[in-house]
Amino acid sequence: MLAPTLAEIRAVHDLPLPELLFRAQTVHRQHFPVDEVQLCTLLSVKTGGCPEDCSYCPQSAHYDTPVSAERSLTVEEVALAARRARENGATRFCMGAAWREVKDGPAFDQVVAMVREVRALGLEACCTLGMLSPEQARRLKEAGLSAYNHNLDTSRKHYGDIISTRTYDDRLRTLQTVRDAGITVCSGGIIGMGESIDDRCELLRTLASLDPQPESVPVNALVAVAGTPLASLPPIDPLELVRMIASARIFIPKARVRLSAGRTALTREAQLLCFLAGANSIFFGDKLLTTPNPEFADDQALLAAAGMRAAPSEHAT
Ligand code: SAM
Ligand code: DTB
Ligand code: SF4
Repeated sequence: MLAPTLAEIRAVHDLPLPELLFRAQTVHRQHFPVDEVQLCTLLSVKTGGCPEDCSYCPQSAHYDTPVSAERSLTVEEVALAARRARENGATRFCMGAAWREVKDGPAFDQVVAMVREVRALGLEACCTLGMLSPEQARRLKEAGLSAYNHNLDTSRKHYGDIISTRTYDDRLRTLQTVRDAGITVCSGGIIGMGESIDDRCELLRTLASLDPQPESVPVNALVAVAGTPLASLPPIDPLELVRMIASARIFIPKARVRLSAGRTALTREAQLLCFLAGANSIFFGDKLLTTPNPEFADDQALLAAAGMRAAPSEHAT
């Protein structure tokens, strides 16, 4: 597919909602069973004290937030959490660290061991650890890592208003490093950070023009946390999330589009509209990294009420 232009994406994004949803569903059905949702459980294996200044993030050491720096979890603690996630029905387990970049040494060795444990349980393993070198990516791949999450977050233009300690090109370079190591790419963004609709469409344009496109695209709604520079931004209208998800589905057709942070602020009906717009993955478990997420039982009830079910694991080996 030829990379779409900003104008093409904007035109689709702004369609009357019934038309946008119809188009998104048509694409969704071509690539996925529409009654399946991938269930991913998140765990913060190293929380807080991060040197980066991402304005949305409660884990940045630059801001005084309810989150403080904690010790890293042990491999045993992570294995226990992964087993619990599997028992609850998750098929993917994502481990996050509040690092700017991966540094060689015992902390990274531990993460590699965590990946092996998660894979040994038969779960897909995903990590989000900041920037990494080709050699570090190779070690993660060798340990069985299924996917690496590294979000572009917003448009190149808006990026500098949100983060000053790294560049958009740093982000793109890391995505290429992940791709070159043969690890699948998970990359998306956040809406509700004061960006324009064009910024959102521009983010989608950049993601859609990656070749190959990301296998997984998380769409987060900002969780405004006290103490961060974005703390007082108003919540987004859920229909904006629906438009963003539908546009992601249309322009990145084969990706798992993940309805990510922000679900606690959504009604069941708003979440269902997101599924109708092409979202087919959620974070599953009562905590994201540091902020709340719906309870397991509520999500299980939501899927049951909608007649939807957990998607089977996708890891090939
Ligand atoms: N430190 C690594 C990095 O930035 O790549 C990994 C962890 S970081 C917390 C992962 C992603 O979580 C960020 O890229 C951002 O998209 C998302 N995120 C962080 N704080 C958020 C918030 N308050 N609301 C919504 N999404 C958030
Ligand atoms: C993603 O796009 N969203 C997740 C995951 N990838 C790592 C993180 C959301 C974090 C929300 C704020 C928090 O809980 O700290
Ligand atoms: Fe650090 Fe990641 Fe939070 Fe940015 S988003 S401050 S890099 S943990």
